[in-house]
Amino acid sequence: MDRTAIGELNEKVGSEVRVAGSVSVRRDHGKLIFFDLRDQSGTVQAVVTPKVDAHKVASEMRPEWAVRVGGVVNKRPDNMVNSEIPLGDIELEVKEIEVLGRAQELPFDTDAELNIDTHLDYLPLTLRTKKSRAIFKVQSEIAYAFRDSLKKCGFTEFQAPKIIGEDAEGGASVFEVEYFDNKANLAQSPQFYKQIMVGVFEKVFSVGSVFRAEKHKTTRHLNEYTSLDIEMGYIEDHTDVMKFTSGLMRVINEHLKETCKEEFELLGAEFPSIPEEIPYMKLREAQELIKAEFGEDGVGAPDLEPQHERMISEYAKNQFDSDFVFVTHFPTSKRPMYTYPDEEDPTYTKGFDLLFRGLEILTGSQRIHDYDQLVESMKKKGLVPEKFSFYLQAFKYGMPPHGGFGMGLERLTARFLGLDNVKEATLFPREINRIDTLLSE
Ligand code: AMO
Repeated sequence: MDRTAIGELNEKVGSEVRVAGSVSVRRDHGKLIFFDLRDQSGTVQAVVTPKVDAHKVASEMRPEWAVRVGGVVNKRPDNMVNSEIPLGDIELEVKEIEVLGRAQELPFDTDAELNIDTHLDYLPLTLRTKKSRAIFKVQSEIAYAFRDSLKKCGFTEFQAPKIIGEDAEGGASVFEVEYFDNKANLAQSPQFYKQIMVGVFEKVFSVGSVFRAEKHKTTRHLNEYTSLDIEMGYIEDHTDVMKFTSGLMRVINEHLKETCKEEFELLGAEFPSIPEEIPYMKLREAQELIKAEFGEDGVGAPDLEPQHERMISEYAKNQFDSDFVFVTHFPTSKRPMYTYPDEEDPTYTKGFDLLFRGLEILTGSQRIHDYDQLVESMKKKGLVPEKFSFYLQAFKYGMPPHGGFGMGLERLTARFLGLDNVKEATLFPREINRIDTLLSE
């Protein structure tokens, strides 16, 4: 008999079926054994009476055993119906159990609230919990909607290399690796390659791991994260990219409303409010506003502190009913060499950060596309243009005006779901003292 998906068992009342899945919990009531069986489509309650041979196997069964079960789908008696859960009105009367994979005794009850360290210590197990499955289902749907929407808008996906020579982002957060007799770096972003690819396909995107040697331990930093990157040619300026970003965020949100309603409910998360055009303000305006509204004086600082990001988000929520807000025009001195300076005041850039519920989730800009201007910008940053000759070819041989953004998938997921720590929205987080297991005590 073919395997039936557990989620479809309500269409099989009165029929004999064969299902397969993992045991979530077992409850013994006198001689009756109940267990919850889950597969990727749903969870059903199964009951084993002492009349069947399977009773002996069921009495040994523990959570997380993988089993194949044959039985009959019955309506539950009225007083046993649980209307709170899907399939709460049926039950599987077990005839046969075949054990496919045994599990050892679990170190804790999988429904227990675990602290983040225990959660990380036992990821192969804790990722199976309802909460984790909900988080990573949402993450998978975000990545799907990102790809799907960009493809529909005429973008071409490409894979950027992760082992690179010179890095685009500069700064100290780069991992050096041995590369045969030479040194190489792990990419902090696909920046160079996505710009080069604009010359090839005009509009491109990539989804891939990037690496940051951030030494500090915070709730927003990872040492490896998934970067959602786009780059588009023939723009007028950075505002074209911002408008496109607003539309993309709305599409992702709509897709999550269609596919992840249950997961949002389970996690107590609310879908964000995203106006057709996300509000924006210049960094200096944002700083003045923080001073006037919240009494914090950060005017003139080159960036926003984390608490300032929260304040601006609070302001945007109250003022514009928007969970998102752009901050533009960061100082040229603090932005990477490829960022386009504003013609009206070249000490500021045509670049932006996107804040979502108090956290920066995305950075983007118009890029310098003129060869001489880019070489000049590198020199001003103290970089040696000859070291970037490979990347510079793109500009030497003609590039259109272009721009794009990079967005952290884990930060985006965390903000959609209201999770405080980005690590909760990271399948296998790399931290300063952990690569799956702790590196030192
Ligand atoms: P930036 O360095 O600002 O820009 O990174 C873009 C976005 O990536 C996420 N992010 C991180 N997430 C988790 N842990 C980290 N350590 C971390 N660092 C960054 C954030 C951030 O907004 N090349 C440019 C993008 C571009 O202009 O296209 C870049 O990488 O969500």
